[in-house]
Amino acid sequence: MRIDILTLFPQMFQDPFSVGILKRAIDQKLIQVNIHNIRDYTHDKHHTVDDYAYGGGAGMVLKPEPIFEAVESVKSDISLEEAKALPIILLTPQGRLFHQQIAQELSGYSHLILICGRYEGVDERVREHLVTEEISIGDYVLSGGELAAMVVVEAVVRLLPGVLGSEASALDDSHTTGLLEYPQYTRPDVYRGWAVPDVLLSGNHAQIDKWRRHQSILRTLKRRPELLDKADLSLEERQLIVKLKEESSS
Ligand code: 6GU
Repeated sequence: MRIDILTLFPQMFQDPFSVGILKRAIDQKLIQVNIHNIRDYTHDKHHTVDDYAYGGGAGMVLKPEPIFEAVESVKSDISLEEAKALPIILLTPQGRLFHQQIAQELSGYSHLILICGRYEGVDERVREHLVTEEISIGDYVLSGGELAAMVVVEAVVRLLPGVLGSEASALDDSHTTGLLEYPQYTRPDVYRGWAVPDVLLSGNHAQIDKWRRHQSILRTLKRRPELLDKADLSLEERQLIVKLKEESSS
């Protein structure tokens, strides 16, 4: 997958892409990440990227020209056919709320463009005539889309084949199964008097799987009950949830 990121702060991307999973994916050539400074696509002496809002008001607005030209420069590398299918994503608090299903959807593309907006605003013509999709990572305010772009990249890249050590680890994740993950323990088996649940030391894998599934359901019910509506659950498990809800309300 090729990922082109348009930003006013290219330095922000240096460290996150030079460690861990993202570094490994780049080293193994599973992804190619290009960071473009929007300022490099200006033509005036002062490299102006923003300007006052028509109609007045506080805050500057990102000008359309450098953003259009940066995207066109990326597109000039690829075929017309590839360019037509290419998602051009604006990171903005006004966008569609990002979640695992969107990450999965985006992981199916061979190329993405991410445009990091500034909180104050982007000229509306960028939205109307350039961008194909707008994404927000949550209902809170960030000064720019950079951290949001990193969140999207990290969530998408770890879904690509070969990126994680074992394919199974992504399948078990919270939000992939629709349930939160079960509690995990490692050595020592007793720490400060707190013991690891016996079942995990039993070596009985059927029992362990059953315990973990039960814990996932309990944890989801307690912390994120709304997730259970969409989770993939057996009839027995649905009945268990009804029972647990009755117990907690009585
Ligand atoms: Cl994508 N951008 C900004 N500026 N703020 C946000 C966001 C994005 N998602 C949540 N808050």
